[in-house]
Amino acid sequence: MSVLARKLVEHSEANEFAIDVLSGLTASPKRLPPKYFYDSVGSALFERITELPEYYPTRTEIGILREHAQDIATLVPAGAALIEFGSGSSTKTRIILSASPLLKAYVPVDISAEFLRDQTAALRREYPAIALLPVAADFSRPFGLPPAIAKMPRAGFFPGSTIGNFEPHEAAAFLRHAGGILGPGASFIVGVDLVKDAQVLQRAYNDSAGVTAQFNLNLLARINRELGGKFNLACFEHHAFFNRERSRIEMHLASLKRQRVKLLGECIELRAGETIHTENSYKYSIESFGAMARGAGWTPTAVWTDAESRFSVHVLRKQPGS
Ligand code: SAH
Ligand code: AVI
Repeated sequence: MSVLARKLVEHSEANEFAIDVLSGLTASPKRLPPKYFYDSVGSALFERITELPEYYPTRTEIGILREHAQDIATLVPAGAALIEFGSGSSTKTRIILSASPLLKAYVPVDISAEFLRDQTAALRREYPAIALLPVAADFSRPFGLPPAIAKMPRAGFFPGSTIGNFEPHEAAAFLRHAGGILGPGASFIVGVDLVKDAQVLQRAYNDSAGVTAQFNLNLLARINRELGGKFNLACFEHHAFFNRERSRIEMHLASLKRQRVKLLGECIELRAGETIHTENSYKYSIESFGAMARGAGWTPTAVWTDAESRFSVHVLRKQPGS
């Protein structure tokens, strides 16, 4: 690590993004945390992904939520606050907000601060009777909740299979952490993508319009924008494949040639073909996810899926005393 990079890390003069990028790109194998996909550009690209014909998870989960909107409404106690982890455009949440007239507050939690602000403004116009209390934060860390919900019962919502972007041990730790936030007796609705035919999975992450490639490459563009990096995006290629042994889609950025890239006084060296591992998207079975939830202090009480068993929506109830 260069003197400048070491100084930045030691004296915390750099923001967390700079520290994570430098440590990930100087590690072997190279990696970058997927939470950094989501600046305003990345959030907008993710919205385009959700509309792609190959990307089945979003429309499949929306179908399941619409079918079970009334069941979900019964899980939300009168006067409750709905806390959503990784709310994005809150498209799926609108199904719950519209079906639950007794809901008092909605707390969307998202790391993409500007996108969150814009989405909340739109929601405020649509749901004037619900208190909208956005929190811009990393949901995998402790964060403060709005004081206004201190005395309200809580229900949790974590759609999109965003839980699949954690390593399984991190997913279990997150479920436990969410249990602490939601409190005793709370219900937690979690969307989880299911293991399926590898071709269907691979197509979903290698769309013909190249939007997923743009989403992946935006990570390097963001490093250039925010950290003054000198990555030439034309020298990298999007790779996504299903790793059956680990039950996960892996996304990488592959270097098309031997290259050296300047970043924060550091010189990042890449071999031809070397990859930067940018995301895992774990695919579970209904049983394997249920077992993980039990181990993390939750009782699975219902699970809904679509006719082709592509996607699952789990209802978890906080185990007493856990
Ligand atoms: N819930 C939406 C969006 C899913 S995309 C849906 O189901 O379509 C994942 C969302 O989680 C993005 O909005 C992203 O900004 C957010 N996100 C990812 N990692 C995060 C983290 N560590 N903390 C908070 N938000 C995060
Ligand atoms: C948000 N997350 C669950 C998406 C996924 O499918 O893992 C992110 C994504 N990456 C590529 N396409 C979509």
